[in-house]
Amino acid sequence: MANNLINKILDKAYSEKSLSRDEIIFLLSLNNVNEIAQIFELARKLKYRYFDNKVFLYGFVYFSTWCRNDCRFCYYRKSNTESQRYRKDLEEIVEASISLAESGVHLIDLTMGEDPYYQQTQNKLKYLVDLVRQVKKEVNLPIMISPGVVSNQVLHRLASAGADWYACYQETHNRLLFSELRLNQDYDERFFSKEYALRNGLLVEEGILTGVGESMADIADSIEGMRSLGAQQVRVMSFVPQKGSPMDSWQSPDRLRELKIISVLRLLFPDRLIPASLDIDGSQGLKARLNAGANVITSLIPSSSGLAGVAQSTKDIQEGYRTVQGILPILEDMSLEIATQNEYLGWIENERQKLSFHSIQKKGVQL
Ligand code: SAM
Ligand code: MD0
Ligand code: SF4
Repeated sequence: MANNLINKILDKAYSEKSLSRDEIIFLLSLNNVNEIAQIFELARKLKYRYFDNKVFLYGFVYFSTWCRNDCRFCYYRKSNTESQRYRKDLEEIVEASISLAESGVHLIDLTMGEDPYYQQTQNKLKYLVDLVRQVKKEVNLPIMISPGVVSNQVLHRLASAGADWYACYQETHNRLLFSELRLNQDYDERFFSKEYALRNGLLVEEGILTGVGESMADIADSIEGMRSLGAQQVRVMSFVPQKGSPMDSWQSPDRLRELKIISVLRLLFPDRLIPASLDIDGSQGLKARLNAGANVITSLIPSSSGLAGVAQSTKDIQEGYRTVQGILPILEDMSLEIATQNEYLGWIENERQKLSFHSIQKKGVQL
């Protein structure tokens, strides 16, 4: 009986018909390994339909770990006295970015805590904007910025300086849960900043955390939230408990939960980018995420840069496992290939054109 239902839902997904909230909850709730394997298999098929056996690689530069916020799940929340804080200067940031570019990544993700330093004076803000401009100039690669919520004006300036992507994860689309996780932050402000970015030509990454008290229905609602936003990249990360944070004694969720969500994301968004982050289980967790339908490897960090990860601040970094060289054997083993830079550029250019077409349509301009 269940199997008939699974086949019916998977047939729908195969022909790229949208799934209902109940169907999504049903898939996410499956526990039988054979049934879950069927979902993974279809997720891989859909991934191949759009991306063949190619993966994209994102370098990660967490250049300031200072933050004004107090997210309950985060190691870098302002009241955590145990986390290592640093703010890298321009030279170090450029150096790390060049090293990533030379190693073969397709994009540099410039990430920071919501560091109040850059908001102190116009000069400091200009430093932040110039930093993006300088990295872009030196590496000539697409840039993603992950600065948290910033004003529309700052977003514009970062985009003009060369940012192509804005990453900002809602974590959950359940407002109550959001308010419990992202303490004293405004749900709408966070969501609207992404809508604003999209309307102004930036590509957007949306994301959720799993294992933070959300229900299957919440995840289905988040998937709907991602669809309504129209993000080009969609992610899920398993919660990793952090020393010194209020959720330190929580359990990290069973990884099958994240893997199921990755595969359901692929079923719903076959042609979108879906990360397999090295920031949760390091390189050991890569294969399973790619097998569940992910096609972008994120959180590649130069080994001797002194730069940290987020959910896993140190795991696999010094050992060099979170580098392109470090993951090559895994890709080879899976018969996956690194896409060319032109393939990545072509993908994002195509998405940008769709964005400008939609925004012209919305403004009612005659073509
Ligand atoms: N500070 C900015 C912000 O919050 O948007 C940008 C970087 S933030 C450090 C990036 C993301 O890391 C968060 O949105 C969250 O999804 C993820 N993250 C933070 N702490 C985590 C944890 N303990 N486990 C898993 N993911 C975590
Ligand atoms: C990652 N550690 O890709 C990074 C980070 C921010 N845009 C990304 C969470 O997993
Ligand atoms: Fe700050 Fe981002 Fe961590 Fe929240 S998730 S405490 S905004 S660094």
